[in-house]
Amino acid sequence: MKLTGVELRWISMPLVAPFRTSFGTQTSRDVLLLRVVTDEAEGWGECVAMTDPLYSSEYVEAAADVLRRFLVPALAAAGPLEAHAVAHVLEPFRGHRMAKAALEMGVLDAELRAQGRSFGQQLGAVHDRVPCGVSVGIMDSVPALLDAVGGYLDEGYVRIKLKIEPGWDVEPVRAVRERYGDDVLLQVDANTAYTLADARHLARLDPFGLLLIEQPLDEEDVLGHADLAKQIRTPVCLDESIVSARSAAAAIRLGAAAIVNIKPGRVGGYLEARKIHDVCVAHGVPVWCGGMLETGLGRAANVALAALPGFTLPGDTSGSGRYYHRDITEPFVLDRGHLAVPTGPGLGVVPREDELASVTTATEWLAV
Ligand code: NPG
Repeated sequence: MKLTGVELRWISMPLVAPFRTSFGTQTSRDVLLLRVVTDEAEGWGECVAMTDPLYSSEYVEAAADVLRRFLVPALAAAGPLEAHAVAHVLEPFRGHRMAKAALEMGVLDAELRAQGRSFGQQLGAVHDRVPCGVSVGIMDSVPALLDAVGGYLDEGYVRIKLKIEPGWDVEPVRAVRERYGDDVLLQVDANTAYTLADARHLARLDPFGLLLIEQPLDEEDVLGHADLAKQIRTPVCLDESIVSARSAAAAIRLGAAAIVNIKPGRVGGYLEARKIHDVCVAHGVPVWCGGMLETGLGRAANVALAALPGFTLPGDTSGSGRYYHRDITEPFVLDRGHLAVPTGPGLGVVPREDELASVTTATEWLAV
């Protein structure tokens, strides 16, 4: 394939309800989309960077800038366009994994559409549907949380993840267990809100039989996670700390990660995500697919990834309705707690033109 150009498209999608984590409250999701145009087909990439650099150092405008200034020109200059070579071409540029992931996703989508193959086929999916969990934000009160969790269980979600932070941890977990019982698959996510000095406090979560505690400590504190893992019984899962297959291998060797959350955007793309999956499978470490409030485009690819054999835990692959009244693609709708893996070429979904137009705030064409 030959690259013709890349369209950057900024969209802004209102959330159905505010989503509060230990790093802030979101009421809308501003996403940078990429339309990768080649001589054979077009592909869509979705950049998971947020508006502000609060979850990671990346943010939407930085992603647009690095794509415009460095990544797209380098890819255009690299000769024949092949998805498997994108990461290598972009390697000289440090970091910016979310921007790189979006570009690789767009190229991969174009390539697979040209070949009539799906993301699931390409990545190695072994299931045609995946079980879905849901991430539940920090609430103003325990009753409000219990209502929200009850609603999601009624919708069929097979696993609940509670966002936690100091002051909102043991009590909400206890309340959910007391109300909904010990059979609910339950886990917590701290988004780096604690330090190793909180180990004894976090051990108070031990009696609740949680599947895992996700990223309690700073993203650079891999050794701290290894120490914490010796002091609590809840399995420690890493998210922010895992940025590549190499970092996953190191974290596993150090005893810092009993479980890994794989987010393709955070690690530079779906192909690196598959490598992390392979490393984890080789070490007997279960993985699950994280979410970044993706539109139907990113959701389609995530569901395909989550269908790989090592994804033995339900992911944050919720239905579109968890976050959006209207998605830009055909919405993903839960069927008895599962989502179907798309089977059409590439992502298997495309944006609906009217929906896309109604949420678009700006576009920019990068000719090559
Ligand atoms: O279901 O898409 C989803 C979101 C799941 O909680 C979720 N994501 O820390 O994992 C996280 C959190 C997140 C969202 C992080 C957006 C960064 C941005």
